[in-house]
Amino acid sequence: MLRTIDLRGRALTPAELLSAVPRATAAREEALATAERLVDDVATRGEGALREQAAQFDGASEHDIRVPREHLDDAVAQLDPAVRAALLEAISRVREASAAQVPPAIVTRLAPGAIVRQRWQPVRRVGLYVPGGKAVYPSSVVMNVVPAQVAGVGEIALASPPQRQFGGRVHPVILAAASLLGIHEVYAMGGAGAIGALAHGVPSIGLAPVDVVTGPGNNFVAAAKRVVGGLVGTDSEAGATEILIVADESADADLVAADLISQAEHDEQASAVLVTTSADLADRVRERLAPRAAQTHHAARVAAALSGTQSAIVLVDDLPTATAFSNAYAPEHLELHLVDPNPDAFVHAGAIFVGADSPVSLGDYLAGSNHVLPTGGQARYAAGLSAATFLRPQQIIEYDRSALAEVRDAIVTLADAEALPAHGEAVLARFAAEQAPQPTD
Ligand code: HSO
Ligand code: ZN
Repeated sequence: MLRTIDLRGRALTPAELLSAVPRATAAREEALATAERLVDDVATRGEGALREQAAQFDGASEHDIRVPREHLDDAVAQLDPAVRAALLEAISRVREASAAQVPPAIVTRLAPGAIVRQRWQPVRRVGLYVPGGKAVYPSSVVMNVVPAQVAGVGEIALASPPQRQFGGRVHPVILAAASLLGIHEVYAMGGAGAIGALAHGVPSIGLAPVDVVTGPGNNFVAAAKRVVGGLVGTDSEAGATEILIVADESADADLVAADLISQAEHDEQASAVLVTTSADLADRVRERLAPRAAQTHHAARVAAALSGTQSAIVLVDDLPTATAFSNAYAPEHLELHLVDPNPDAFVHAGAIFVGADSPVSLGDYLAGSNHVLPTGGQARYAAGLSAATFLRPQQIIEYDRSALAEVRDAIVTLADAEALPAHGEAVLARFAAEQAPQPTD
């Protein structure tokens, strides 16, 4: 089911390591063209386009796009108490960690009277997308909303697809999670059109344009975020889930198998990769995978994900090669099942889970960390959702006259070097009175 790639005895560059396990080939170009068309349609025709797209993709019509407040209240009233308690626990942990991670303002005094400050300024209005296709993710409501609230965002709008089996309403547990978090601006709209609606606004349903759009989604949602990029800010792409496990002979094969399957159940395109120095562990994991994969609820989806070319067991000679592989791959989720794990050596990953008792499922729901993470290798340069996603570092410059005088000549020199003398003159104008004192009566 999971193919083996034997890289032992070969000295490979990071690029060669990376090409050993290709990522799922989602039809990106096609998704981009479709997303552009859907976004443009919503931007020009508004509600009419949204309704047509809902009928076409979600089988919903004549539904309330703006979710009425009673529906939110009903959803909370009808929420299973155990789910409510679990959501509240998740909210409290994600809130605590997110709040502690807000960067402090910084004041730098470069000289007496020469101050550069940096403050973190929240975005005014955001649109958060919660998927509802193959699975519904109330946990993603928590992961989107809490960091935005912690950042101090003023207005939060949430979008999730209308569900045919609920008469075109958003899934009730998603509504309940939103309401528990105090979010009451919710829209039943999905896919690329929803991203377009958040970015451009839809006046007839009272949806004002947002400044930032975040959230995971399918290829079309990811493509739509690219389409509206520039008009609004977006987070990194959280596409089909990836788990990369680096393990040595000490690892528990059954736990490794369980964790690979846990992420494979999201999507046929999910990537599950085990990189190990131990051929014996590889055999044991394979033995445990077969029965687990056969018995699991989403067996067909898991089988598709594990037998895709994006999933594999990779055999390597030593831990440094395993580390180099992981760093080249830059997985969304990295698990370390090692005798002596050193997370500091693994520099590119959306999130790193250390030790057998820190599975990805913990981070998906209750660790306190965020589960909206960069996929597709974007972890090389991008981060998961956090309060920082909704904050902008702004610099505030305040020099007094004598501090400015100290750098006056250097400014004039550089301005002249760039043939922009008016820049220098603007500074010199501050000192004109000193240079040519005006006679006073
Ligand atoms: N593993 C997913 C998040 C998720 N899992 C939501 C369960 N629910 C992407 O990180
Ligand atoms: Zn998950």
